[in-house]
Amino acid sequence: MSKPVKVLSTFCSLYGHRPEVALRLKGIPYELLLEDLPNNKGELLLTCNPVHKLVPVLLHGDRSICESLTIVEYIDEAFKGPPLLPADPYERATARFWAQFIDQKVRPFWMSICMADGDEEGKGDFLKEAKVNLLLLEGQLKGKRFFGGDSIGLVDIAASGLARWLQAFEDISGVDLLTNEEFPALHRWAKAYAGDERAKECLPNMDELVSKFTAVRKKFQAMAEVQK
Ligand SMILES: N[C@@H](CCC(=O)N[C@@H](CS)C(=O)NCC(=O)O)C(=O)O
Repeated sequence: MSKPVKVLSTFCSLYGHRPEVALRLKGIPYELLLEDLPNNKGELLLTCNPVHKLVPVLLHGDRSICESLTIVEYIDEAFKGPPLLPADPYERATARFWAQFIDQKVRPFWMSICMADGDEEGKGDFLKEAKVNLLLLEGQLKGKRFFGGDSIGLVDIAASGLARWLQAFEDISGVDLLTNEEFPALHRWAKAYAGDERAKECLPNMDELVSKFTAVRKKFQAMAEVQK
C-alpha cells in the first residue's frame, strides 16, 4: 500500500501552492491540512519543521520534508509521472538557479511594492528593481509556452506567484507591474499557467486573496506607523 501524502499549508499560501501543484501534476492524491498561522502554530507543524516553523511541509508516510522548492524536487524524485525537472544535469542546475532567483530576486520586490504605502513614485526603488529582475526572467521564456518547455516544471512552479498572487497585489496597490507591453512573454505565460487544469484546481480564488492581503497590508502598515 502506498504511504499517505499530506500537505501542511495555510489559507491562500503562495508557497503552499507549490507542493500541491507538483502532486497534482504527478497525479498523486493528498490531504491538505491548513494551519492557522498568525494565531496558533499547531503541534504537527512545530514537530515537522522545528527549524523554520514555516509551511508548507510535505508529510510522506512518517517522514516530513520542508521548504517548498525542496519539496517539489522531492516529489519529482519520489513519485512517477511527468518529470518536473529536466533529465540533463546542466539543464537541471539551470532550472534550480532560476527557481532560486525567483525567491531571492523577484518575489521580495513585488511583495514590497504591494505592502508599501504611497503612489508609484513612492515605490520607485522597489519598482525599478522588480522590473530589472522580471526582465531577466522574461528572457528565460525564449518563445516557450512554459519555462519547462511544453509542460509545467520546477521554474514554472517557483514562478506561480506571478500567475495569481501578483494580480491580487496589483489590485490592492493599484500598481500594474506585469503588463503585456513591458513583459509580453511573462504576461502570456501567467495566463497559460493559471489556465492549466491541474494548476487551476489548487490556485486560490482572487476575491479571497484580495481580502486576505488587504488585511495583511493594513496590519503591516500599522506596524510601520508605530515604528516611525
Ligand atoms: N522559504 C519557505 C518560505 C515559506 C513561508 O514563508 N511560509 C509562510 C506562509 S506562506 C509561513 O509559514 N509563515 C509563518 C511565519 O512566518 O511564522 C518555503 O519556500 O517554503
